[in-house]
Amino acid sequence: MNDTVLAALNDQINMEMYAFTTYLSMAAYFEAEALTGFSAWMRHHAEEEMVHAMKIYDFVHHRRGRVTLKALAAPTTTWSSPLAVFEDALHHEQNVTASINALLDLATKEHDHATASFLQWFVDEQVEEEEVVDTALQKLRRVKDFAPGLYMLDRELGEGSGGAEEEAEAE
Ligand code: OFO
Repeated sequence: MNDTVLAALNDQINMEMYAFTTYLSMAAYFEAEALTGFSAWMRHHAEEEMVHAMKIYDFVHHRRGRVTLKALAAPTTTWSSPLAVFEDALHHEQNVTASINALLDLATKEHDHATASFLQWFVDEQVEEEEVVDTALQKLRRVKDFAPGLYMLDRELGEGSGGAEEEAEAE
């Protein structure tokens, strides 16, 4: 594999693993706030991030490249409100999108067609990632500090979270 592309793929693994800890930290914040639906949603999202990291991990090995893991930056652990959490999440996803796009640009520049093709899945995934976070953010903006609205949204997000917590408990 091209060394520059390989280094960038390893950086992307690190970013996806950082996303895992970020969303898990957000889940822990909501757990502490007794907003269990938000927490389940964040936990499910964290698990998706680990899937993203492992997709790249496996791809590098399929190409006979070397995965090198690095230290993860500590995630943020507290926020001023549920709204602030989702603002952070959207900002994070926009950064990931920019990183994926830069990686695709690099693979294209280096004529690494296999990596460019592989990254197309991530390009599409980021459209969905930004959309789901932004949808929740828009709803939170409407709810503001209206407690009944917050609890309704908590229930809605919990039901749509894929039941990650229940799946984990069942194992
Ligand atoms: Fe891996 O997409 Fe979110 O961060």
